[in-house]
Amino acid sequence: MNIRFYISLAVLMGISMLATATPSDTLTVKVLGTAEDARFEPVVLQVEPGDVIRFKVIEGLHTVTAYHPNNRRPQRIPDKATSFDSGMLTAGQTWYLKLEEKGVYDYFCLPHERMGHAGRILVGEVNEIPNYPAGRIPGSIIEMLKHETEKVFP
Ligand SMILES: [Cu+2]
Repeated sequence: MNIRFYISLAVLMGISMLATATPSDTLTVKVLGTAEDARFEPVVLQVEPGDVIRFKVIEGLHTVTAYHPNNRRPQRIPDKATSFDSGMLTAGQTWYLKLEEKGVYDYFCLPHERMGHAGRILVGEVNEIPNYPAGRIPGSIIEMLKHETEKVFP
């Protein structure tokens, strides 16, 4: 092993330490807006299996609802994953979601789905976005999720 190896190892360790330094910040999704401006921030979030995600409602009335037949939508979460639905959340409320299965989870907000209020969580290392069914989900949402994912993982 040469000195170059040790330097790159040190750099890698430094990066991973930075990445774990602020777990509470990286696992929060803010829920914002009241109508056309309704949105999740960030739209696309990457976490590790078993991480807990905190949805913090800043304004408006929203839900955090999995694209899953249990919620009368096509399934856009991993096969082994459990469907979720926060129910109605109001400003100031916080809702927690723990995801154990690796893969891609698409979710939406019931009151604002038609206005494009949706998000995506990547759990673990995701090399490819699955070709999930779209059904009657607004095309604008499918496009928005694709676009936002490409922004984060070009
Ligand atoms: Cu909403």
